[in-house]
Amino acid sequence: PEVAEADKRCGYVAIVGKPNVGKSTLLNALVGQKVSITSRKAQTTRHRITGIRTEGASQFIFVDTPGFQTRHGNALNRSLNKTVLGAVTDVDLILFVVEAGRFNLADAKVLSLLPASAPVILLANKLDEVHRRGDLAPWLRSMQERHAFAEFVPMSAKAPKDIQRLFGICEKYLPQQPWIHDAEELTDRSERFMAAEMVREKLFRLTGDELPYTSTVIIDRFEEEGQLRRIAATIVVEREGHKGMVIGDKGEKLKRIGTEARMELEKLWGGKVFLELWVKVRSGWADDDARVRSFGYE
Ligand code: GDP
Ligand code: K
Ligand code: MG
Repeated sequence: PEVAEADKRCGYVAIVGKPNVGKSTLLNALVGQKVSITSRKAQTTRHRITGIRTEGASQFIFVDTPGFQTRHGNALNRSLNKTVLGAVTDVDLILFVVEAGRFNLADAKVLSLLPASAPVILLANKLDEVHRRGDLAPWLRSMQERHAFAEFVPMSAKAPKDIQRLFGICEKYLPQQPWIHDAEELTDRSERFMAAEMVREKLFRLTGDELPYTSTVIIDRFEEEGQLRRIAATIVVEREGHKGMVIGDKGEKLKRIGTEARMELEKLWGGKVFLELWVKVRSGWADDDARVRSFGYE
């Protein structure tokens, strides 16, 4: 049904927190499609990613961010932190995500950086992993002493009914104004960007912890022929030894990364994808400001 212009609401909701608390999982659940890659590893999210969801009269523009890095001040980490700070200015609401029942120095650092300009909801995620719910009440009281949170939401990003409830909680913070995006839009990121991200997700998920976080993916070619998308991408690693880990025995690891990324992209776009992958060594790129920028980081 048509929504009257005067009834429309639209606003920005930033999702912030230290690495691995479940920010990107939450964004994808809110959007209903994978627009932000996730893995068990920190530094999976390296960009400001928007996920758009239009529900009834309201358009939510969620902004996922890299987890704020408190260690290793290399060029890549400095760039990630700049991205986080840029994403929280000028939003209507901030979801500060922590693991339910937990709070350490890394969480405190993120909280101390949040601007006073927007209300902050304390989102206690991974509730499914809390076995003694009774312990949450004293934890919550200690959290309320730390910050004047607008609300407290204990939940699991993996529980659909919690996600549905979260829309209702966030909606009242959206200003009444026209929508910024079309109702069907899911993200403001390009297809080229999504292609690089899906390859990076599979790289993170399919290689062991020994492959350091200092690898990245660049798109060399992106062509559309009717419903078919032809993509060539390069995985950039820091050391010669890492190259073998990515390629694997007889190339089977690289092949699997390519197959899984292609399947994700076909699901996202609803069309066929031909994906060609290469691996290249660029030693020290993550310590080099100019290289970090040339690889698409802010
Ligand atoms: P981010 O670094 O904050 O973006 O975290 P991710 O979204 O990449 O998730 C980190 C890990 O936590 C992944 O393995 C997720 O599957 C897991 N995770 C996220 N939300 C939940 C949750 O509600 N419950 C449980 N048990 N695991 C979760
Ligand atoms: K992660
Ligand atoms: Mg993330």
